Amino acid sequence: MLALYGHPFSSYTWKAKIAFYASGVPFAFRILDPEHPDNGAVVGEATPTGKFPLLVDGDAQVFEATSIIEHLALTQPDARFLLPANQLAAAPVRMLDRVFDNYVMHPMQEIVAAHIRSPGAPDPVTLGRMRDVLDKAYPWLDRWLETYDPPHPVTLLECAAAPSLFYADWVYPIPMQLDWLRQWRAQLLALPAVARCVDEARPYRHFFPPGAPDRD
Ligand SMILES: N[C@@H](CCC(=O)N[C@@H](CS)C(=O)NCC(=O)O)C(=O)O
Repeated sequence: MLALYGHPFSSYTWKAKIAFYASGVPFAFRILDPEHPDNGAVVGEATPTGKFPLLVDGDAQVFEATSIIEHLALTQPDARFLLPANQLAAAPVRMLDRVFDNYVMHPMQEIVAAHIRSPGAPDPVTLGRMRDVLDKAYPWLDRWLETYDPPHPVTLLECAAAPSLFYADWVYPIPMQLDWLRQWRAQLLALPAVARCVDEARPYRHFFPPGAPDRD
């Protein structure tokens, strides 16, 4: 049995879990919390800095959510759809995965981290810099969506997009005029694999450092 270490409220854990749920590949979820220190120890030993998620598949320890999804696509017949078999078709999926991690997930995480560092008084310089990134990424994605033709309803790209847009919109709402992006975010959240992650994370919303909005 494959084992996935992570937390239900963690955006990068969602990214991996969406791939599992969409493909139906069975796995044991090993939660990282104070009640399960053994799970934390496994992650601490297997990864450079203790970041999660971590996948343990027999002797293989795979970290970095993108690599976990690539591992599933390569090793599990039911998960092949996560990446197009044709490498030329897979390249833009991988490129957009980087776009979501670097220009949506990263600024979102930095904004959250600023709230954790200084509750109630997050560093305005960090907030400003990260909002600048999202101010560029959101309109770019809105334009990109006009011509995006998904090779499958859930690929590596959607696994990256759903959690990053979910939480980014919480910390810095997507502007009303970016219709394509706002609608696509809603469509992603309605995918069964994503909706399951949203529901499993619901009990932890009150922990969201900047404060979770009353929606989604
Ligand atoms: N590049 C990593 C990032 C993972 C990451 O940032 N995980 C967060 C949870 S969403 C984490 O481990 N936070 C705890 C920490 O930084 O110690 C990936 O793609 O998996």
